[in-house]
Amino acid sequence: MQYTYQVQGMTCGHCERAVVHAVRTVDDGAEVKVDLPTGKVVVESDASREAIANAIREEGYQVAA
Ligand SMILES: [Cu+2]
Repeated sequence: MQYTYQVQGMTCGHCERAVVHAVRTVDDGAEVKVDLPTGKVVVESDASREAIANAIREEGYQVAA
């Protein structure tokens, strides 16, 4: 599946790595693309959309429903 999330609060490369790491705790084979200026995160994964969103939230970032 490919999911697109709107994530708030990512400001730098550290945030980007934190989000990628959070997604990979759910699925270590996930493809993750982060666009910092827009906060758009595109994930290619077999995990559920909600499980990935929750992992990003637990990292401290807001994910639009
Ligand atoms: Cu940052």
